[in-house]
Amino acid sequence: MEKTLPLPINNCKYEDADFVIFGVPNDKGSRYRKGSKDAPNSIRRYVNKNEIGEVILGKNISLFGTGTKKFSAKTTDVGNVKIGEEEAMAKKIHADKKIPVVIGGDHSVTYRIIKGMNIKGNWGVLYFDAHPDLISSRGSYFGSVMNDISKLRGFSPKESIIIGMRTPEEEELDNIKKLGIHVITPVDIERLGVREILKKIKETLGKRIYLSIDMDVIDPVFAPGVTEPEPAGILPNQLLIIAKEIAKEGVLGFDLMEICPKYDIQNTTQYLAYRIILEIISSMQDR
Ligand SMILES: [Mn+2]
Repeated sequence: MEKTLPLPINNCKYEDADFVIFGVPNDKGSRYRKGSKDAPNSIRRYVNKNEIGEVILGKNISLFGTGTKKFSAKTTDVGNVKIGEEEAMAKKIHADKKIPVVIGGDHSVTYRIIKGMNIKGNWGVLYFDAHPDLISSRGSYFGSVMNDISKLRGFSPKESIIIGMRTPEEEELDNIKKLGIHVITPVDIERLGVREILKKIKETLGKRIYLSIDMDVIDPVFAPGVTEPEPAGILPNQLLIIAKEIAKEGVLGFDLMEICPKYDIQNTTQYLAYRIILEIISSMQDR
């Protein structure tokens, strides 16, 4: 395996960093299409090989307005952890008062990240996903993530939102009701518009938020390289505007899951993934 360079936003050592990026090359929680384990290194290889990361960094990093603010967030990319070490890594980063930025891997990784962080007090999740991941008849895989998370200490379903959902199973709809968790569909976003949706999100979320993005939330036209593509998804800019706005107010950590390079077309999904990471961190850089 060739040695992979860190992401171009890697600009300091762990000790000095506010943001710590690491990959979790684990797709054991997937059922049908495997391959999300290749995402962390594939994204690094792609953006470095094409100098895309550098090009973005040298120019405007903000989608808002036409300014040319430089990326200045103290960020380190520490590479990948071994399978099973993601929980300890998340624990260390959170204890060191830094923000973990995790590249999966399948979505079950998210549960172990949040568990490892062991967040004090009440906290909620902003969960971008085509699927609610609320299967309760089976656990510890990519279909049960939200249900697994709901059992963690301090989790507040009423301060949590699943956004972009469009293919729930009956069991999952029951669990949404049972937990009292909020749902925003892609149709809601189109009908109400991003501005109204953001107002609702801010009213719902509390102070401590973990942000999780399953790449399948995006329409497969824009993100074909995912484990389980679902038609009629949200647009990249809808995700970016919402995620950046929420990140501006602070998140405890965030992740990008279920990117599956072998199904990608012209690396479109991986390029978008890098852009999302860069944009979200840049929204938090002045905090
Ligand atoms: Mn998911």
